[in-house]
Amino acid sequence: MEPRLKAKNECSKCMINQDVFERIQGKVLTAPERVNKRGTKPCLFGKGGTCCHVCNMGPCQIVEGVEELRGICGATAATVAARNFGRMVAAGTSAHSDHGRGIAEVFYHTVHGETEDFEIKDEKKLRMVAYYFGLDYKKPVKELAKEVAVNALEEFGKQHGELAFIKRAPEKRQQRWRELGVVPRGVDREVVEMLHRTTVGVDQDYRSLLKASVRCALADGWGGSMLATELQDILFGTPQPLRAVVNLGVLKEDMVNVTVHGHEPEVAEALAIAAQDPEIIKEAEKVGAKGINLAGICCTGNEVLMRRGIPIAGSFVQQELALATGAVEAMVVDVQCIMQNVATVASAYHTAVITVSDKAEIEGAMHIPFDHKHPVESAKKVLREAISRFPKRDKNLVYIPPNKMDVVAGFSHETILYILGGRFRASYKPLNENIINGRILGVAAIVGCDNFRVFEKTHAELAKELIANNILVVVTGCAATSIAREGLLSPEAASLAGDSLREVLEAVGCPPVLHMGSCVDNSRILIALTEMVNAGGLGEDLDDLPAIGCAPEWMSEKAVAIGNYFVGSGACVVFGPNFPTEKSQIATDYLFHEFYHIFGAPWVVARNASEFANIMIDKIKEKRKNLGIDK
Ligand code: XCC
Repeated sequence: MEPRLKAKNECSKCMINQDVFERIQGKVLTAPERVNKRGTKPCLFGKGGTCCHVCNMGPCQIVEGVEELRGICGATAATVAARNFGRMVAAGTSAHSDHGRGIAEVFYHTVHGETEDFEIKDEKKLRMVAYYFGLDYKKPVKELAKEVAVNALEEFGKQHGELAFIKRAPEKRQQRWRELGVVPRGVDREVVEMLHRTTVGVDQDYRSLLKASVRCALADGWGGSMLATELQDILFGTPQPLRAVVNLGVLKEDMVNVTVHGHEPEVAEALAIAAQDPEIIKEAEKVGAKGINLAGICCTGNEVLMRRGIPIAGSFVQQELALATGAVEAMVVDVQCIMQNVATVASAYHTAVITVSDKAEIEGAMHIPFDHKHPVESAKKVLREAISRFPKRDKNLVYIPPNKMDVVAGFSHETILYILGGRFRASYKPLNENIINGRILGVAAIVGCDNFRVFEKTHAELAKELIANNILVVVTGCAATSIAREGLLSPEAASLAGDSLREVLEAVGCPPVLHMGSCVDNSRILIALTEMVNAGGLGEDLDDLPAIGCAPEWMSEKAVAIGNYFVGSGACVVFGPNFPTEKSQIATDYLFHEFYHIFGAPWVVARNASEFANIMIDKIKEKRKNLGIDK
């Protein structure tokens, strides 16, 4: 049967840089074409969560309510869907948290004087983290930093007690978690337990499995991810608003272009330092380039955009296209969301794909191991490889599209505190007052991936609809890049906001959509929401707030972990365009309805931008009504 989708002109992802996409067609197979070739529907056997493959009597295709189509062991569709859901949460949690552990190790090396390349950039945050670890936070910085490093690493392997950052949540939420028995112990322990529960013949009650998945996810949000964000801020600086540029047009014809792709900022930070080294610049000049142009992709890009204003070349769906410009000398990749196909695309050009993590190598890529004790030295090695490729660039193959967009990024929760909370009051009170008086209807987070199987521009359309309804929008991850490309991350975009939101935004000069960072930085949103509760007037717990989250184009298992920790924390999450358990009505109902009673927030699914917008606006209005501020 002819596939329905014509990638060339129907897929919104190909349209982002259609001119570049057309140049690579016929040369190397790319993701939109694979979607085309495979047909528009993903594997029907596995979709919806009821394919069980945890033992070798299967895989079993399970059909809800059909006795003969239970697993060989008797597993029901609800059990299998819950088990698969739990495994996705565990995988997502492990990814964010291993990232967190990696940065804790860099932090440890730095404060123990084993690397001279990095330093403590945010002493205030160091002391705040020390406080939550129960340390004497007034100690001299050097001594305190060493204790924080040890404590941070111990959070991963802790066997008993509670993760330290759990204490940052509103008091009422903490109590609820304790009563439910879902307070995470050590991060690793929760991931291991989730994997154990979901092996054949262990936890076989969907309710118990799904409740346990929240404990695991909380270890991500309030543990691994939050540790990653805070330690990165201490080491590389807490983001502040800055101007930058996004889209493939940020690549430069006369420079050595190096894209940094993946998630962990350590390598990109080291590359940024090395790229300014006069010796390296001279070497670039020797081969006829004007210098090194760094550009980000995916969340490594978001990390260095937030802190350094380094431009973003593209989101997840643009990674192959960045190479297809023929202008990239090296794509440096660390971990997560790197498509194996980048090595194939690069082989059609002079480009090197360079893996640097000891956890992630790619067939056909070059591996330059990163020495964490000498990051800048390693970065120079990588840059020298890139420089050596510049003379091999084939000018006939180079095409850098003109598309680029100005953005303002760098909205850490601390920054929002100052901007929307007032420089002198340093509280979210003024933000709350604007919500109470109705100028701002509520707050919505649009997070997560972009996805080749979503053929609409869901992110931007949704963001426009929300701000037009006076909802302040915060964004992270590839959703942020996708919305940035459409110009919504600039103060001028305030003109698209509803009248009352626009007034507030114009008074403080900020965009209607606030970029809060990478995917581990969703932890910033948890803290911002907690600060809103603490500022008063909007209830006593996160589930009281007129706030909601969504991931309209989720792709990675990490998005499931993120969604689950938000729901477990009391914030409703809308997922789309499909839901991972949807072939089991029973498991899905539990997540969509029973979770509301247990955690105060449900999961919801929506298929397109207008469905997302309607659900989100209605939920926010419902919360306002509950708070008695719906007048
Ligand atoms: Fe990956 Fe973070 Fe998703 Fe983008 S948003 S596709 S996970 S890079 Ni995290």
